Amino acid sequence: MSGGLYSTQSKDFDKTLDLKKIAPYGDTMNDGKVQVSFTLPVPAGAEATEAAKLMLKKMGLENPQVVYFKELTPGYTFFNCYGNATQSVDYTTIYVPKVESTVMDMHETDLFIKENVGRPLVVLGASTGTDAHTVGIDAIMNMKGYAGHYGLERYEMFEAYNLGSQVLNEDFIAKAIELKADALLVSQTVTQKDVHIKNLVELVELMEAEGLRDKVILICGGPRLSHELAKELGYDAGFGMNSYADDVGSYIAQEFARRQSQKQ
Ligand code: B12
Repeated sequence: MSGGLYSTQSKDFDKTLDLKKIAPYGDTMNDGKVQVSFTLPVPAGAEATEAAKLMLKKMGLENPQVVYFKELTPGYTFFNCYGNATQSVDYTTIYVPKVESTVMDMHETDLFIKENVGRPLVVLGASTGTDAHTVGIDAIMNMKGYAGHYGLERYEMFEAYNLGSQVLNEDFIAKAIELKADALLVSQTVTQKDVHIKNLVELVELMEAEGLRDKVILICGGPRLSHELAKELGYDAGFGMNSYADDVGSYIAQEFARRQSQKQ
């Protein structure tokens, strides 16, 4: 680890770090420096820049500075700004629910499934509803993997099917029944107007109606999803940005084994 909380420098040289009152770090501890970008629906010019600074002040930022602006299209100006946040956060009281499993690599997960389950697990993934983004689910499933992490298709003990994007919940369920899926992986990228919430909830309701919900491990993922939100929506687990096949593969293996041992 280098930098921030764990750096030797902050421990040995900077005595002003207070985890009960952390503030954004610019170039000195507690300076509160932040960068904010936004667009105002006015033409570029001195009045627009002043409006941007007033906006920053109203956001509670001191020392507001516009460091870049450009009229994107007539009547709309984009700004990059700096300012100093005046608030702080108590880091010591933060609790974030997370998926509880031990992350294993591909070989360890394959071995775990062989020893604890004894057969390959069927995993079905898709970007569902109207969502056309496939890169997220591909990152988790594709044979070649993503960022140095092999996808589930490469695992010996996962029988993985990636249905692609814009898969209707009804079709996803039909395929899950046909393939006798053990785990379903849903990817959602578009969150405008909470379309992901409606779509994710609809899947749970349809699965309940089919009597399927308790028979599979139901997982969702995407850049704006969290484990906490996933649980709220009726999923077993949720994975956000910077998650990889190792994380979800380990979870499926351990959760399946746990459920199997409970049945015995
Ligand atoms: C590439 C891209 C596209 C491509 C998609 C190509 C493809 N085949 O996927 C195209 C051009 C088609 C596209 C279209 C649109 N896009 Co687009 N797109 C992007 C972009 C630039 C990158 C997304 C991406 O590929 N990320 C890389 C992957 C690897 O990251 P990821 O998805 O987060 O996945 C990781 C994790 O989230 C997690 N994960 C993801 N899914 C799952 C699932 C499971 C089960 C698990 C365990 C984990 C997991 O693991 C992955 C690896 O770590 C983003 C902006 C950005 N920079 O992020 C916008 C963005 C996602 N798009 C956006 C929008 C609005 C659209 C459109 C609606 C635009 C339009 N008006 O037409 C359309 C979508 C239409 C539709 N019906 O869906 C918005 C979404 C805003 C929002 N929050 O709703 C973004 C954020 C751009 C923006 N800033 O406005 N887009």
